[in-house]
Amino acid sequence: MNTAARYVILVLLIIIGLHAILSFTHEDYGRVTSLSHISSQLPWADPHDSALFGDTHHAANATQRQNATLLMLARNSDTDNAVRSVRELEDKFNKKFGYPWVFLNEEEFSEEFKRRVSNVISGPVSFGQIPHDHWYQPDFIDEAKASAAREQMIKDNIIYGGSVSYRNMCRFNSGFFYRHELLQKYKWYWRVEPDVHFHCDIDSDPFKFMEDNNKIYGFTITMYEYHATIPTMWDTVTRFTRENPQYVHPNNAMAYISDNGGESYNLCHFWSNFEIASMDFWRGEVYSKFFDYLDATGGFYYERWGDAPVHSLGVTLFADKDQIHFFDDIGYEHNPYVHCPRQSGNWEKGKCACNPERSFDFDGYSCMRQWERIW
Ligand SMILES: Nc1nc2c(ncn2[C@@H]2O[C@H](COP(=O)(O)OP(=O)(O)OP(=O)(O)O)[C@@H](O)[C@H]2O)c(=O)[nH]1
Ligand SMILES: [Mg+2]
Repeated sequence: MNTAARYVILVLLIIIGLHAILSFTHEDYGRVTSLSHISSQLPWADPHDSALFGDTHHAANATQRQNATLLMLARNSDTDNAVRSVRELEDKFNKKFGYPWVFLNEEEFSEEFKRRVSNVISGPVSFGQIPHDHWYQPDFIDEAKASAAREQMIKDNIIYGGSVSYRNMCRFNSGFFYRHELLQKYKWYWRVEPDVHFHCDIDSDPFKFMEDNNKIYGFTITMYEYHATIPTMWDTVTRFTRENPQYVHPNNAMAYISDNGGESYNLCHFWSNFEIASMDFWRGEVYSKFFDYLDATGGFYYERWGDAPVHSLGVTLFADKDQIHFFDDIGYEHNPYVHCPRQSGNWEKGKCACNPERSFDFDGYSCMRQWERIW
């Protein structure tokens, strides 16, 4: 090797050495010179993706990160509660992982909402407006019949019985959210609502658990639905499965949703304000046909069908029951109920602040017994 070549190699080694030392000792230097940062600055890079593949805050988990997003549907009037939920999940989980957030609303998000929420998020965040036809009551609904049903539900004191916007929300969450353009690139979502609480540290990645264990739907709380909100749902579902028997999974979870082999629905469902699930399942042929069939009956408006029983019946009938996962280790609260970890060691491991004795799992209104009897 001639002298010039030796000098070049020596200079290169010095530069690499200095870079390594600076990256190690100066976090900011490491971040701005990382390959992921440099690639995010290229003209064709998506700015929302800039933290997706490993800024230094989340570096330890970045290579393992799944194709997933945290998802919240909210109104501008939910700002305070939305910020509190986001901050809690960031503290307990996401600051270690850096998953992106997506917020959806049928109206444009206010500057205030965006500013306040972005302030408590460490990774990428995007705000989307829901297309008109994914949200509002469709034209095929007979409004006279729908409003008569609402009047009757108000008289019968049924919760949200008189609300059209609640019905829009339930239908959107049942069959539309996963079609939103901002969600197209993701497989997994974790549904988060304003004003919920996370009581334990979440140190291992639930998305990775889902992926590695071939799961498609994860829940923390299960309970009974109000029959008055879904009087004809089971008949509709039964008609669908009779017409499409090939869709029913041979290893389904029928014993959880019915006490008599499918003759009637026992009203058990997964409480869908918490969900960690695969959008691929909702986007697939079986669930798409199922949702369209339900929707065509108008039950979302003539009754008050919730997204929780719709998702639950879809997943329990058309998926393998082994693909449904109970996240005992995630301490979760949505007023008025708390799931507090109870299986051995989970409460201690997560340093949970909740009282395990108050866990909804032990409540008479919980469907945990029905869930456990299918195993
Ligand atoms: N953008 C938008 N979001 C809504 C609307 N109604 C409800 N949501 C959201 O939809 C989710 C469910 O609504 P909630 O009002 O919490 O319904 P719920 O959980 O059945 O009832 P609560 O016990 O009141 O919490 C939450 O994330 C709300 O922020 C609406 O009209 N517009
Ligand atoms: Mg709620």
